[in-house]
Amino acid sequence: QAANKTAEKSADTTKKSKYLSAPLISEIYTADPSAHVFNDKIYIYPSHDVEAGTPENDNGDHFDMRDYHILSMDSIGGKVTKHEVALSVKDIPWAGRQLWAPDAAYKNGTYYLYFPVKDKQDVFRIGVATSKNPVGPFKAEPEPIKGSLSIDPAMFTDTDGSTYMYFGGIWGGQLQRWKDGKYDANGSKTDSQKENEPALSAKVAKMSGDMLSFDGEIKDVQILDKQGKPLLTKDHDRRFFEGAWMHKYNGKYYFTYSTGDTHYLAYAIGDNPYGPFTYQGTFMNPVQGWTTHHSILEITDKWYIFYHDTELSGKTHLRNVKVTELKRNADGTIQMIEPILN
Ligand code: FUB
Repeated sequence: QAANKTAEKSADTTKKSKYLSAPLISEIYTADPSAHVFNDKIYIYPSHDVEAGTPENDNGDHFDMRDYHILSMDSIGGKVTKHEVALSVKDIPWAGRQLWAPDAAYKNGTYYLYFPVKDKQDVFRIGVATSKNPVGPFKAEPEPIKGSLSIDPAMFTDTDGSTYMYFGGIWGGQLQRWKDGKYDANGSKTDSQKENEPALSAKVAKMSGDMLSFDGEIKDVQILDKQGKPLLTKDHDRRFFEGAWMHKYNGKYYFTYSTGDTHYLAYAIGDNPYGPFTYQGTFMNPVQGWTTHHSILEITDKWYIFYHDTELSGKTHLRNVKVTELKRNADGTIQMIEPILN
């Protein structure tokens, strides 16, 4: 069933569509936008998609990115500036290939860029690089974050000043290949393959005071249905796949994520950064292109979602970032976003 849905979605990319919003820039391909406000300015930390000529497969080898460029703007709808190279794979001592979706955080005068990249053994790890400037250049630490694994770091700083990293992704993100702290290179290419058991969870770890390591253990981000039961592996329309994000609204913690092979953005609400989180529903229908990846940010009393699609290229590995308003109902539930208008 999953394979059929994947095929249908790929076919979608050839259709001509009308879109809810326009690409933020067209000079380079950008994806996986993690947006933040630092010093009253909006900064977007995206992947930089390139045509590397690597054949497409379920591992995502065609996402063969080599560097990052940060985008900035003074306001939504304002001029978007693309900054110079912030970090290159060649300047990360332990890196092998595939610089995937990054995020950033700020503390005590330093900006921290968190990035997933495969190490020289082809295992995804998460690294950190620092700069005094939000757009870099960033200097990578000599080793990946101890205990880090998989992809898609998303940084959340709570109102008490504590910062957390949410991370993980199945299939090409390799989360399913980790068991008891060990990586199995011959493990499943997709998920746990235990259809009737709880789905694999995203991970969350509190950052240490210096923002360079995890403070304590890595925990599972549990997503429960409204009866308190975990979502199952076979529940492809609702279970976590990749692209985690966290935001806080009216004292509640909103864990948002991509369902991957079914292409939705979904959300679950909890009472603290560790959860458990109760599944609420989907809030964005599939975009053009296979991947869905987003961030959510409050800017002067309005909420926005940053996301990507393939409007400029029609190719799933050459994406462009976009932004649109995110609206809620009076009870805090998120209104559905329809990214394709026809
Ligand atoms: O950009 C490479 C990967 O595609 C990201 O890490 C995933 O979230 C998906 O968007």
